[in-house]
Amino acid sequence: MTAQRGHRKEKHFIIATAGHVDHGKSALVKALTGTDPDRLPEEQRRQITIDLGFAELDLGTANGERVHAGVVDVPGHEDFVRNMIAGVGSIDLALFVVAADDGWMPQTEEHFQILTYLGVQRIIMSLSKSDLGNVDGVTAQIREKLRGTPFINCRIVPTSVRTGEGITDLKNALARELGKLRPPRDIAKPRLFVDRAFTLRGAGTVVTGTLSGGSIRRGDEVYVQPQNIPARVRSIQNHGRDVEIAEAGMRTAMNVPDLSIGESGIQRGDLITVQSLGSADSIMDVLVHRSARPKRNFAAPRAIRNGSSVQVHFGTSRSAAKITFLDVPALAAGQSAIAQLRLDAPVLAFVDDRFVIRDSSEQNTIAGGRVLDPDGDSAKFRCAAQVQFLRARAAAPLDPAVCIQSQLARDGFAESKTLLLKSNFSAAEVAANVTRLAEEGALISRSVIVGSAKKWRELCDRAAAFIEDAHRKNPERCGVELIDLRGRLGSEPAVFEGLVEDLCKSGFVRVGTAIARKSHRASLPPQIRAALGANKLNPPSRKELARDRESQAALRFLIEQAEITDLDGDIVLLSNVSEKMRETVIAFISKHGPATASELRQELGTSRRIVIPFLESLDRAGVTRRVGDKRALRRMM
Ligand SMILES: Nc1nc2c(ncn2[C@@H]2O[C@H](COP(=O)(O)OP(=O)(O)O)[C@@H](O)[C@H]2O)c(=O)[nH]1
Ligand SMILES: [Mg+2]
Repeated sequence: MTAQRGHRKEKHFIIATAGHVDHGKSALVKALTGTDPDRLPEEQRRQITIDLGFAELDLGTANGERVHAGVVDVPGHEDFVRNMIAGVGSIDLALFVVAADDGWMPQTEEHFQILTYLGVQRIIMSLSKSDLGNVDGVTAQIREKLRGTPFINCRIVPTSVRTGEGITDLKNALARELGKLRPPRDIAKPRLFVDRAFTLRGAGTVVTGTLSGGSIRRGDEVYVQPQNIPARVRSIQNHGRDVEIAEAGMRTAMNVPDLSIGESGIQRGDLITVQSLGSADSIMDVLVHRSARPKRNFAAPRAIRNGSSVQVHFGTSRSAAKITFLDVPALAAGQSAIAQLRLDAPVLAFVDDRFVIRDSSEQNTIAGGRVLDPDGDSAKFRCAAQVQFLRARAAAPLDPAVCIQSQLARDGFAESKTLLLKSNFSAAEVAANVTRLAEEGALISRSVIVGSAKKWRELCDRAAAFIEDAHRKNPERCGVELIDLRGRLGSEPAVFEGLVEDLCKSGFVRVGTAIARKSHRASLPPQIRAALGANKLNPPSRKELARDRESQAALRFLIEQAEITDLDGDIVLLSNVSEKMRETVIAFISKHGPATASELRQELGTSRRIVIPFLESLDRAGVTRRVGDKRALRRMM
């Protein structure tokens, strides 16, 4: 019944808390939502958040709109940073908590860096425990910490769950921020990083996560990555209510009874998608950035040297990885570098997806980054084409045109339907950019492929040169067999199809299974010429004339080119001979009136074998018509 609350009209967002342990994050979530996010018995006993907690918040915005926020409460303790990172992927806003009696602490800093590495765009600061402490001093400290960051002007709201101070202000501030946001992007590529997987008695396996990139409907077939196992979604819930469809920006619980829990089935870190968006890969080329922020408040991380082992946190997953820099020996604070990550466990990543890097002992967050190529290749990492590709994307990872052009510059061609499939651009965005770039002449777009304009020209030129060369070397052939041309160029079928299409618009012509320059005239193979010339009016049959495949092809081409006339599939004549014969027939009948086949045979000086099919061909062509056993001219009737 509660499912009828009109979820689809509401905007859905995800808020996550962040901040040092014991700063009052969970208490604040409870004060805002009425739900205690510390749900585990151990959490309640130890009074500490260990794993992610969840709550929901309904807010009215200034313009009367309702927004619904799923709230993810994260642990602040340094032992559980891994869980914290799993909670803050795909969020719209961070509720960042700093306690007035404690100020900016080590995990305050670490969480702040994690949010920055993950590209979180909006933060609201809660100066918690305002009843205990030094509000002005800590406000000044926070402003100092935010200097030089995009969050310098973010709201700082003093709150106390003891006195109730600021809770309404904080709600209003959240409503104002979320009210300004557009709904989370729906690019028809839903992904749900699993943050919990458990068995519910009577229902079977249930997984939860934050859905982004698109929607998933009850009954859909989904795929679990990286294993790529299909499963059926039996039911979906959003904060305990059944829903037909989960949309981007919703906390989502899915009942997937086909799956077992664990490594062979599903577990935290796995990714659910609705269609096969390609396969997961364990090598990705990335742009890594290391924060320039002073490390005063926590142990200095070890240098990230080329070849180091690190832990990569991607979505809700974590994997050991080896990092190889393209062109620096180590990554210093404040620097960015192109690198390749070789992960122990594959991930299905998209271009521009964010990740966080921690040191191998999981003591410190040391860097973050974005994916440039989700399908890296260790053998090609340093090859010139890949380097150029990575540099272009590193300079403008958000620009679809740059992503398209860098790929075509590297690969030459791509299938339209898979171009940038593993990206955060929708198919429509990709297509619109392809169209624009094609109009500008930067690329070519054919029925199923797109290609770099330069590579396309090169390919066309090679094809043309090959065909011309073949005409020169084998003038008796009507053209180049398409299959030979494709083999010679080494093109994919789709590319080749587009190529032939283009060649046929620019001076070439398809002749059966071959292609030729339009102006090309196969010269008659000498034996055919001799045979046709020796007995012009009574030539041998087509089978006798062209005994092999090649001569037959040449004959076919000449028939199509109208140099040879095919009377009935078996008898052929040189076209100039058949033209003369036709004039003779017209002249004879004009002079003597309708004539028999025998009279005409005599006049033409040919045989009965030839004259009958010849006269029938004149009938078909509308030159003559039969009147009894005679032929009359049609136009005289
Ligand atoms: N005096 C005071 N204590 C608070 C306030 N908020 C939380 N606390 C206490 O601080 C402790 C840690 O709170 P908790 O919400 O678990 O912190 P978290 O680790 O950031 O989630 C608990 O004992 C809370 O009762 C507050 O506004 N004022
Ligand atoms: Mg907590």
